Amino acid sequence: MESEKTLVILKPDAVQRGLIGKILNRFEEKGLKIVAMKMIFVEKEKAHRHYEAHKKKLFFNSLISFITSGPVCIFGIEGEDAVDVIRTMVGETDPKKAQPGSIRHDFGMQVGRNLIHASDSVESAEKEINLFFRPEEIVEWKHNQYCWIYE
Ligand code: IDP
Ligand code: MG
Repeated sequence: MESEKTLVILKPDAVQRGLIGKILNRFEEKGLKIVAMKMIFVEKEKAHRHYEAHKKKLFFNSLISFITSGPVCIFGIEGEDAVDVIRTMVGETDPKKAQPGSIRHDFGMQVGRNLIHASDSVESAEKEINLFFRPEEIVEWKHNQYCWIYE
């Protein structure tokens, strides 16, 4: 089994709307394994590094001020093809275009309030996990239900 780790951020809108548990529950029920978690305020400098690819975009400043506007919850999540599996569960960037059943569709209305970030490749997942977690914050543990989720 090819196991991957990915980074998920529940953005300030998800926290303020009391959706942490509901969203996290989807990942747990799917059979994914939470290997790191914390609540933080994202510092401006870290927000810039995290969203570096978008620095030329018109929405960059509002994106930075939004992600730093309140506490976020950050998770390291592991599983088979976890990066793609979670991107699918998250849905398209614009909640209005996201598929029903996806997190952004089910809870969101606008692209600037799309509730959640998830790494888009194994490479960016590794970078993002290192940006937000120290190595000792990643917890290696055995999923008790492993053999009932994977054959
Ligand atoms: P992603 O989060 O689905 O990977 P990206 O294109 O990487 O989407 O954009 C990062 C974040 O920037 C989005 O999640 C969204 O919060 C914000 N964003 C992207 N496009 C727009 C836009 O057109 N207007 C406002 N915010 C945007
Ligand atoms: Mg992205």
